Amino acid sequence: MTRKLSEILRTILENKDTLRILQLIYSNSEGVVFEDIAGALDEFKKVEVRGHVKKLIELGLIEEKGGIYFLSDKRDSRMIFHILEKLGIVENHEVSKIRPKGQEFLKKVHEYGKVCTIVVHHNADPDAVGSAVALALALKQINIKVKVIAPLGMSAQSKKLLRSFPYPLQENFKTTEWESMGFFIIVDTGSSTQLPDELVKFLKTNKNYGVIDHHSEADLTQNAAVSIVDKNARATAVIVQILLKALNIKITREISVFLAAGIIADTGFLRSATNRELLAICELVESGVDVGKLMKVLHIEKNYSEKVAMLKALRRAELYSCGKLIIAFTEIGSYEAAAALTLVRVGADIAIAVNIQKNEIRISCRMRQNVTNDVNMLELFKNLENVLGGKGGGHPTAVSFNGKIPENWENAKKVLLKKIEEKIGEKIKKI
Ligand SMILES: [Mn+2]
Repeated sequence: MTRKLSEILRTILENKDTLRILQLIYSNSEGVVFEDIAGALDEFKKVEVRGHVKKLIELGLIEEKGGIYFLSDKRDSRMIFHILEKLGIVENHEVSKIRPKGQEFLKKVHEYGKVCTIVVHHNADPDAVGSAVALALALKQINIKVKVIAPLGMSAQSKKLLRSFPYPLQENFKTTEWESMGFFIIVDTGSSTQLPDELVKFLKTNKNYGVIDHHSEADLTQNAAVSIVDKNARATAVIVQILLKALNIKITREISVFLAAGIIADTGFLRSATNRELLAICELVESGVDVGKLMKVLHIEKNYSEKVAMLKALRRAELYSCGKLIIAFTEIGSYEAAAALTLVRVGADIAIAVNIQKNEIRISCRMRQNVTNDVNMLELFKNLENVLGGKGGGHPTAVSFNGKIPENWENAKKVLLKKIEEKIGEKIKKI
């Protein structure tokens, strides 16, 4: 779309029939047929309606496929609908789509005497805590008795968030209390591995819980009384934000802060945010969030020993080239994963950090995304199973390996280099 945003908006707003057609298509996420459009504007001739539809297609706002008209997913249209939503002309279709589910959640909470407990996962990150607290503050507005529990603790980042923006989270509680805790809402996970076994058993037996999450469906999601899962959302907080809008709950400044914290943290300080998250953040800024301040709150300084470990990892790096690839090895007494990641960040394509102990060897490997197609490190590490007496796990780009024969490391290194050489088809050279 090469047209300017202002130009498109002017064209849409100029003609109320164009606008009506757009509203109609926007509110029907599955799309509409031409007869529906013509029917909604029956005082006009079909020819004129066709003209309006054609104009909307030209503007890149709608598309037609097999006789069905639906919203175009071209990039700029999200911004346009964001503005139309602000002007009160259309309702965000994500909002209308989520509303029935939101009402189901509320119905459940009412069934349990308007009492509700929000649960965050193991070592809860700011997305879990932020989503939970935002939801709790929102439910309080509509007179629901709510508490937030973190039965398996919180991350350092979350604790720092709560020091700046206090909200009481209960970490310890008796299993006998559960019966009186109403309907449970689990946020930011759908997996029972993230919660205490006894709680999982209680929830699965009573089916007295719902899930709001942005990960793939897991056992808890599948057993839930009601669930909202949106894998396209980069943070659960994005889903909660839409949910609150759908339920007409005011997003106060305090709620905004917690939602923004979730989005900022889960997108790696917005580095992996899409337009959807950025527009969500914009709205939260309008509600009073100071993004700069929040980023400072969420920033965790590395501790002294980790800083020293990273610098030592760099000082001890042993470098090889294979064609254009740079391979870095380093030895370190702890923080292997962070060390491998640091080497990749400063320029290595493949980084391998080893921690050699008396009877044990721990290896962490990270690599740049661009090498993924050529080398599968998880596969290459299989060749070390016999050499080092151990096993590896992870992904093709992030492997951790634990072995029991540390004295064979030099051999293992040769095996790895030889295998990389074979895969790339270029000679390995020491740099
Ligand atoms: Mn998350």
